[in-house]
Amino acid sequence: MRIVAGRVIVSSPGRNYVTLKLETDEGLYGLGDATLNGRELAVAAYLREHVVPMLIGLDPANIEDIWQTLYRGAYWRRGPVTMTAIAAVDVALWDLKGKALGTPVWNLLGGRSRPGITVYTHAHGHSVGEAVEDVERLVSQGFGAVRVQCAVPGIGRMYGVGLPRPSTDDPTLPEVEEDWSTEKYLRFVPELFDAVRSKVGFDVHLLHDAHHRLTPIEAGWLGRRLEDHRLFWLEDPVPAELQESFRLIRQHTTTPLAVGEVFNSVYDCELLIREQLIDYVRASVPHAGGLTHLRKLAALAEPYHVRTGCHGAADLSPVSTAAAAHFGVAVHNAAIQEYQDHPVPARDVFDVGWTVRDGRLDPGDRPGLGVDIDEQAAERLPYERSYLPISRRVDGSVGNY
Ligand code: EZ4
Ligand code: CO
Repeated sequence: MRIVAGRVIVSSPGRNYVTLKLETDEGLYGLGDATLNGRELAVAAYLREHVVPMLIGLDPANIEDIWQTLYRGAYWRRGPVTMTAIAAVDVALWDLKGKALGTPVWNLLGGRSRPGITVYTHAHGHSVGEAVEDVERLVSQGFGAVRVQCAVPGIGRMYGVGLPRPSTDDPTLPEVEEDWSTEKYLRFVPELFDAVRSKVGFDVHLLHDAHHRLTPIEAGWLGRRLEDHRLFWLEDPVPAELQESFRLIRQHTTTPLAVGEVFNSVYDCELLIREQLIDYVRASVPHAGGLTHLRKLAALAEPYHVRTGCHGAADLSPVSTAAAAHFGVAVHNAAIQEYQDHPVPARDVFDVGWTVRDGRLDPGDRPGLGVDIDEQAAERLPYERSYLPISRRVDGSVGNY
């Protein structure tokens, strides 16, 4: 079998998704997600202009060799754009291999370690009462793990509380701005979890995302203050560009720590893993080099008692949810998977074989990834320019989004 074409499909069924379709001379094709939120066309161009021409004529069976060719052959290593493009190719090749052999990808990865991977989903509110109600709603739907975010009194527009995403076709419009006050946030979050725990008890896993906003010592304080609430994890307390910074957080709290949705290779977390500075690594299939690379990252993490809790917000396409499902049921140290419903119109573009039931994501038994794309439906929903918000602190300076 030979690769004869690689088509990059950019579509916006409620938000932008970039999908790579690798076609072969035998009529089989494979799909990979190439979506990098807010920078979608950079990956699309990297694929179209630089990667796809290198793939034409290659045997899609040789996944490892193609991965190494794209990684080492480019000379310029790592980086989110490059690694997302490589991931899209890699996942499309696993999909193809499964289809060629008539077996699901989980079977190629060593079979099932579990029937489905536990997922956590997102609760949010504009008040503590609303947040508590949202958690109760999701628990009643069968979710056993819920991330809780809530608007903080005194902070205007902020991350994670369900405000509409910025989206515009007019490139002259500024990006949406959000506000940030660490002081107000740190005063409020313990109150939030006091209220949620007292209402929902300890039978549901609760998670929280600090979204890179704290310093290590602030994170240590928050983790310690939340210890009795037994969070499943505190996510992204600080950005992990400086991996050593987690030593300081670890000295101060036993609240489990998760980081890494922006990681794109094992080199982003090698110290975090070796020194056991985190409990969960959040690197994902589409942003960390595909199934081929994420499996190696998980293999490094396994002897250090670090497990995966992969990023899976709705900006990762339904193709990535499929990849996460296959990875999650096959890989033994996969602990949990983030899951957020995709926008409703995405159902018209993507046909999926995975299901979420009783709080678990099951990849199903279709050959390959078990997902398909309706290209005509995708074409009817063209790309819309969109950015992630910019976060400004009370003194007016730019903070971490
Ligand atoms: O901000 O997916 O845990 N989930 C998250 C997400 C990320 C977005 C970035 O594209 O932090 O909401
Ligand atoms: Co996050």
